[in-house]
Amino acid sequence: MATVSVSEIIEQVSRFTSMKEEITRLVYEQSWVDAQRYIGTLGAKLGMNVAVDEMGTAILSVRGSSEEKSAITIGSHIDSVINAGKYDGVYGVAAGIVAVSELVRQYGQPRKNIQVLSFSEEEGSRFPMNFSGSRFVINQVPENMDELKDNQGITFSEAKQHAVSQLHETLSKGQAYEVENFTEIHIEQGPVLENQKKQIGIVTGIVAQKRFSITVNGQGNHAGTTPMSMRKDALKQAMVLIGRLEEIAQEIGEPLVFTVGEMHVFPNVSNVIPSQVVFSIDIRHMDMNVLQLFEDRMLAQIRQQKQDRLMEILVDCWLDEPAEKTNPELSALLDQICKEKNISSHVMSSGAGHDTQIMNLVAPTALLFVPSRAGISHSPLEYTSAEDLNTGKDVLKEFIYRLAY
Ligand code: HGY
Ligand code: MN
Ligand code: MN
Repeated sequence: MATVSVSEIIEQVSRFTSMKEEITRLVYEQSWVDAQRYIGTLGAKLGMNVAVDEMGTAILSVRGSSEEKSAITIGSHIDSVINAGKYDGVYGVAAGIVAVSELVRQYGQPRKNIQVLSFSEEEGSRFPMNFSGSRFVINQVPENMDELKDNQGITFSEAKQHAVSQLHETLSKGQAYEVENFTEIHIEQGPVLENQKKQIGIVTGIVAQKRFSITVNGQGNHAGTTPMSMRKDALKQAMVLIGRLEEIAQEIGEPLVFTVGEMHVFPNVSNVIPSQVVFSIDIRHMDMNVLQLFEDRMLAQIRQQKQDRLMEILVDCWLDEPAEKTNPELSALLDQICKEKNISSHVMSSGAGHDTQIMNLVAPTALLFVPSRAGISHSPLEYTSAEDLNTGKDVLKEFIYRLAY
């Protein structure tokens, strides 16, 4: 039977990218199709049953002897942000595949069904919606999903249809099993484990997060002939707003995080006063009330600016995800396994969002981290050593063994 290492899978998937000098694999792009096809083909080579659902999530499963309807479920995502690292999401899929295939090779058929889900999309880096793969598995996708458009005006349904139909040429159509419990292993994407010199993070909670798209509408005009007092400069008003929001975030204080990561200026020409600016806001905190406080102060600031400058400022909140707590019994089992294996561990919360928080809506979940060098992620500098990757896979493997055999 074929064998493969976690690092080999990560290296192979990292080659599927839409940009020459960097890793960018946005959902439903050709690089995404090639990566998901590789995952499905690999699962088949390793003797797993493989299917792809209508969102494009790959389901790699092993039937259990007990013939139950549900499955012990492991998963993460293979889509990426722009100019990404190679480990975010992909590590969880790779570790799940290797752990399960090693278990079957060592112990034969499990008692319970096991499935590894390579979710179609988690990041929200192409369309204004995230977690679409795991939301589909739990049957909770937003109504307007198919009409959502990316920055090129391509709809979610066009992109999905074009990509998933390619996967279904070689991989069979199918659905995930009902989820008995869900486990995700992921790089930490932060500095805590490295600073604490711990090998495994046992994650008890995932932050609440809200994401907005803010549109400032001004009046395009000549940069040279328009007096400053007569301008409706969309970019300047956006800057005033962002500067004030930064002060509000500092006044509320850590661990609130506030990010403006994306900005589009129209018409984006040096001698034209910008008529429109669209920018993103991402805020996170374990306490939803703190996010609400920030949002209330943001809306008050926007009302003030609209009055003062008679300009239109539109707010679209497209993500409003509450904080989630993982299952204490499953975390306790992870803790016990780390102690038995003499692996150092640290109980912590996650500042990053994960598919775990969606699966947590329907089933008990566990989330474990491995260290990120210098805490860097969503960057080509993202790195985790092969040793740490394998320690995580070994803990996950023992964890699945306890649950499924
Ligand atoms: O943005 C996040 O928290 C995750 O990496 N999707
Ligand atoms: Mn991720
Ligand atoms: Mn990410």
